[in-house]
Amino acid sequence: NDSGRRPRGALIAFEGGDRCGKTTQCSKIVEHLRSTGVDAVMWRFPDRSTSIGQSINAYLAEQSHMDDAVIHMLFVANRLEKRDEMLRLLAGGTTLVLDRYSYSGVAYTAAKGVPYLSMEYCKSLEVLLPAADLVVHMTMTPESMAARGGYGEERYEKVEFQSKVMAAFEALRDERWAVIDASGTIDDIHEQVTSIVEPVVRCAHNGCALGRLWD
Ligand code: NYM
Repeated sequence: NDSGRRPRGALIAFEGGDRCGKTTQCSKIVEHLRSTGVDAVMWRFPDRSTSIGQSINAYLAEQSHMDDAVIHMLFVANRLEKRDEMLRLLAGGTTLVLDRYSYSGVAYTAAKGVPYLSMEYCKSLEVLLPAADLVVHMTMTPESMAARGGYGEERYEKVEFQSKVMAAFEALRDERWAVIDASGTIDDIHEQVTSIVEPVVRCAHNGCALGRLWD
């Protein structure tokens, strides 16, 4: 990096169905990156701490009901309200590890099969946001996710719906996605994640450009 600017951070999103271990792997990779001197932080979407996030939380906990288009736009707005901070951190050299991002937004709503909330329409609402440099897609069968602790507590945690979410994620894949079998041990998965993430962080530090969704 000879431009005199600080090298930017990488934007890395973990995606997958509910209870597949994303949060555990996000924490572990952030801890690992920090131990090697990389400035990294973990964020979760939805960010339930904002007022929009609290409405989303009530919806997910089935304490409120909302029109499918409205809840979809709240998820989008919950990313947009973090956009400036996200861009500022990346430009300042911080790597952001996201536990879900726009890809979940598109996949979960498209999986509902509401005709006017098509995948193309959902994608169009995300275009103001940066694309992840890497999407780590953690996959396992909906049946094995259902066998994990806590499953079924929130809206969407149903085997049939999760199969549709999985199919929607598959339709979104491109060359920036890495697919990881989430049924292995925490340490094995972490080792695979590390080998995929490290080169992407180096690429960002070396100045490769941040993209826009879905260019
Ligand atoms: N979800 C998450 C959406 O439906 N749209 C989105 O844009 C995002 C970011 O919220 N079932 C869904 C997926 C999950 C839930 O759960 C968030 P968790 O366990 O906090 O990742």
